Amino acid sequence: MTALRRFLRRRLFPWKLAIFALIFITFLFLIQREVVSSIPKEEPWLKDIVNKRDAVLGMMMGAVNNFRDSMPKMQIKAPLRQSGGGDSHPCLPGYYTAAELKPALERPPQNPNAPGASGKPFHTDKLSPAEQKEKEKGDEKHCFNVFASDRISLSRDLGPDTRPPECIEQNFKRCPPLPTTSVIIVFHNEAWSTLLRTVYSVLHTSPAIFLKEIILVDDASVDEVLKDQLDNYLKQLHIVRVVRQKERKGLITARLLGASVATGDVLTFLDAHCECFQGWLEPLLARIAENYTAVVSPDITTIDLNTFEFMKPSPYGQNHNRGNFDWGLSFGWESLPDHEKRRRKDETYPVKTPTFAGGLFSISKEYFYYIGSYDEEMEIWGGENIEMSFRVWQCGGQLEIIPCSVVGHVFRTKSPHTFPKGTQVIARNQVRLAEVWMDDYKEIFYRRNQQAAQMAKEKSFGDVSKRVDLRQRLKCKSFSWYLKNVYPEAFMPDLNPLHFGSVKNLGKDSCLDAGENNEGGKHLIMYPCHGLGGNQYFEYSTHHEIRHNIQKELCLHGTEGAVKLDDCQYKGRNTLVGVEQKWELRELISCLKVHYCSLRNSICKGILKTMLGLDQGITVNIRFTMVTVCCRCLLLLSVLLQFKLHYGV
Ligand SMILES: *[C@@H]1O[C@H](CO)[C@@H](O)[C@H](O)[C@H]1NC(C)=O
Ligand SMILES: [Mn+2]
Repeated sequence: MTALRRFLRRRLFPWKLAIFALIFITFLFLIQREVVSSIPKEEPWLKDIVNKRDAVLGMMMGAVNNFRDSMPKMQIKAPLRQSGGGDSHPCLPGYYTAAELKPALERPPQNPNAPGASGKPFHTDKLSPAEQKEKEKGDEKHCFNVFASDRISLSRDLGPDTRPPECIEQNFKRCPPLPTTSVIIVFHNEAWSTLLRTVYSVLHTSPAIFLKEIILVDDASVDEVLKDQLDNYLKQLHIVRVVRQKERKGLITARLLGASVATGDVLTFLDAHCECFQGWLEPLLARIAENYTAVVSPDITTIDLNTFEFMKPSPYGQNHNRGNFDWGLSFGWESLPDHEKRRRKDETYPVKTPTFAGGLFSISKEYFYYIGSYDEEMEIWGGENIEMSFRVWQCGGQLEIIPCSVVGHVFRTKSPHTFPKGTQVIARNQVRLAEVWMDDYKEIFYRRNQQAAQMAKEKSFGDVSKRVDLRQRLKCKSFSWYLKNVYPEAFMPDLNPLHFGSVKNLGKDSCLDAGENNEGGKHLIMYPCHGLGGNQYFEYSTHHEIRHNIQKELCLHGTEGAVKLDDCQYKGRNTLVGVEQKWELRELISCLKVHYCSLRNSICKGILKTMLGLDQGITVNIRFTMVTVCCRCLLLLSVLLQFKLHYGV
């Protein structure tokens, strides 16, 4: 009795509780077996006991289910859509007619011989010295040919509709009606002609019934023309207005400011040097009307930065690209995998994309806020598109490119703007997104970016608790779910390579080094060890390759002659490592050997000689400087922690 009292007085530590629960369950299990086996026919007085046993079992199962409920959900529900407005404006059956889709502003007749007419190139090769001077000044300020842009009509047409026939013939149902949109254009010291051509292009191509307004957001421009003169000019264009951010805070806060004053159902973000092709808006809005969790981008085509030629869409469809990312968290484009090509029956089908460029897209305003708009503490620019891509997919939305919607953009080769805080800002934004969305996969990024790793270690990336809360509130899926379901083609480096670090030669006290600008194909060099990663970062993969993979996936490649870095043979799914790239690591013995060398010391030394420039007579010791993390311990700890949180003990 006293023992029991003492036991009850003691605090119940989680592990004790766990052991206790385990013994209890075993006990119940034994009782149950006994009851079942010893009583072939149930007698009335036993019913009571059986019922009680069932009740206790029920309680236990309840507790177990409860515990499971405390784990992150792997299934999410779509948010409930409010049917607001639908009933008060009953819509007509059938499809919108051309008359109903009249643009917000009719394009005035264009001179077909004017510079850049019909989207044609405008060449500025033969200029007078004065013109040449003006051109150079413009080039320097904006990093594109403003001289040409200034001479092209602000309302220039882009010629006949050259999209595939199914795009041109696509009709849009009146019921439910397509949503209205606010077009939000952020600018910072933009050239007058490109900014206004963007505005006119939207007005000339967007049906008036869908275009609620155009909101220009000035991210603290200093150019005088972009102030009062712009305000005055825009008075004639009634649905265009400017809101201004006094301090240069960057794209993210500027977009949030634009969104906060927008009155349309859908937010459409554009850059300040775009031109919209005919019929660009309806397919975007139609897809959102169909499923408001779709975040859709137009097919972005190039406006040449030198001639302002508009690359028109092809009637035969194109080889589309989709967005991806590398493990340095940079955005890139890639062609569609076969299964995605097969899924699309014609050009009206959206292209699913793992990430998006993030400059030009439409999103339901309600969904934009539901899904967490932007990380407000990200600064200036960089990483926000990757953050939004992961977030949309992981939290139940979908990211798509709509090929029937074509918008041109002037792609520059360098940025004309200064970054108030340098590239530090981009790394900081990336760390924020990695911390919130990438789970353990963030380590793959950190291993490749020492600046980011340092920030993560020092926790100098600001507070992300609001974003972590958002992820929990929306019951978003894990990053591994994203990789498996959204981007299974992603190249997967080892989450936990067997070893990583540098390869140090004990004889020479120097390290194996990829050398400068080694993008594969070049030999390695020996260089004094610096311990910063970079060119001296190597990892020994679970596939037994020695990988150098900061920007590209390169592998140590052994051939008869010298050892070099080359593209890795193993590229994920359905590929294999060739023997040339398979290495056996022997700690503290005299040789790294190529697998097919079959331990022949002479060949081995020969390779080392060419590789390291060493005399054959010298015995060398090569070993990996390694760091290991006891991940199993961490796993156990986290399970215990969950238990503790749930039961409050
Ligand atoms: C929207 O798409 C999601 C994801 O594919 C799907 O689960 C949901 O049912 C769709 N909603 C509608 C209204 O079609
Ligand atoms: Mn741009």
